[in-house]
Amino acid sequence: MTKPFAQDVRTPRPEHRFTFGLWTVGNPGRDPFGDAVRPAMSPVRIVQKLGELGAYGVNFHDNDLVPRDATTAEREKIVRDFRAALKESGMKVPMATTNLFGDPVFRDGAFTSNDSAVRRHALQKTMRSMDLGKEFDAETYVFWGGREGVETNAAKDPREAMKWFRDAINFLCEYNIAQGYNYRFALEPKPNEPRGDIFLPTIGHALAFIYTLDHPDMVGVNPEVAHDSMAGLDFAHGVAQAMEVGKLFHIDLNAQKPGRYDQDHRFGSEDLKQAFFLVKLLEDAGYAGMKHFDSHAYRTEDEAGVWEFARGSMRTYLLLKEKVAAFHADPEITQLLAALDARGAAPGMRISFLHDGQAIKDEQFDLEAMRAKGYAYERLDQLTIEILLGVR
Ligand code: GCO
Ligand code: MN
Ligand code: MN
Repeated sequence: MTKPFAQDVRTPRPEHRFTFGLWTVGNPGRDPFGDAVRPAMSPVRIVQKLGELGAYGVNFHDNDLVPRDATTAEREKIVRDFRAALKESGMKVPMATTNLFGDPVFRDGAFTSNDSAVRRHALQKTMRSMDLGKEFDAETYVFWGGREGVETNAAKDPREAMKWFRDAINFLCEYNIAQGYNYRFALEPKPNEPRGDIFLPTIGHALAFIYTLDHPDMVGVNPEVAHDSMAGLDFAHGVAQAMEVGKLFHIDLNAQKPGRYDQDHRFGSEDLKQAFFLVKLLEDAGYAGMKHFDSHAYRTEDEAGVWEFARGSMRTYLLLKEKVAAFHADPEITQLLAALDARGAAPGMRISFLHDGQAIKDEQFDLEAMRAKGYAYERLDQLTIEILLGVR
C-alpha cells in the first residue's frame, strides 16, 4: 500500500538541489557517426521546462548561452532574455564553465596546448566566461579538461603539461580574487575521450594536483559517475575520499557501462546498486551541494523523451533516497551493522601512536579466533539487494 506522503517525497523540488546543463537536456543527439536528431532548444525554453519539472537550476558553458560568433548586441539580448526566464521560473545558475574543447583551436588542449598562444587564449576565454557566470551569480566554476591530453606521448612532456595546467589554475585563482568573484573551482577528472588519454584522469590525480596549487582552499573536484565507471573504478570510493577532505564541490550524475565510449545515460539506468550506494553516501553525509545530471536522452528520443529523461533522472535519485531510508530502518540490517560496530567499525574508532603505540606493541591477539570469524557480508548484501528489489 502506498503511504500517504509517498507521492510527495518522490516529487522533485528546488530544495533537492537538482540541476541540469543547457548542454544536457539541450543535447541534439549528434554523435561521431550521425547528425543531430533533435532541433536546437533555446535556453529560455530549457529554463521554463526544467523549472516546471522541479529542478533547482541550470548550468552552462559560455557558448551554450552565447554562441562563439555573437556580437555584443546579440550577447546582451541573450543575457537579458535568459535572466528574465530565470526570474520567472525561480531557477538559479549555480555553476558555470568554459567550452575549451569545441573550437578547433583547442585540438591540442587549452591550458596544456603546446602552443603558448592557445594557452593564453584559453585563459582569456575562461576569464570572460567567469564574468558571464557571475552575471548570473554562479558560485561554482567547473574545469573539465576534455582536450587536455594526448594521443601520443611523443607530443609533449607530461611534466611540462602539469606545470602549464598548474600555472593556468593559479592564474585564474588570482583572477577570481582580483574580481572578488568568490567562485569555488571544481576540477572534473576523466580518463579519456575526446583525447586518447586525458591529464588528471581520476579523482585521486585531481586531489593530489590541488594540493600543489597556490590556493588549494579555492579548488575542489567535480567527479562524474561515468568517468570513473569508464575506468572501471568504484565511484563511491573516489567521491568519499574527496568528501572526507572537504573537496566535493559539485557532482555530475549519470550512468555508464564500464569499458564503453562515454555514454552519459540517465542516472540510475545502468548500475543500480552503484547508484544506490552513491545516493547513500551523499545522503548519509548530508551533502548539501548541487546534484547535477550531466547526461542526455537516448539518441532515439524526440523532445518528449528528453523531458522523460529529465524527470526520470530526478525521480530515480529520490526513489533511491527512499531505499536508503529503508536500509537504515531495516531491523536485520541494523542488527548486522551493530555487530560490526561492536567489533570496532563504529565511527570514531581511531588509534594513534601516541596513545596506543606501546599497548599495540604488547597486545596479545587470539589469532585463531580472529581467523575463524566471518563478517556476514553475504547476508548484508543480499538484504540490500532485497531492499532494492522491493521485497523488504
Ligand atoms: C564530458 C564532461 C562534460 C563536462 C562539462 C562541464 O564528459 O563531456 O562530463 O560534460 O562535465 O563540460 O564541465
Ligand atoms: Mn562526462
Ligand atoms: Mn561532466
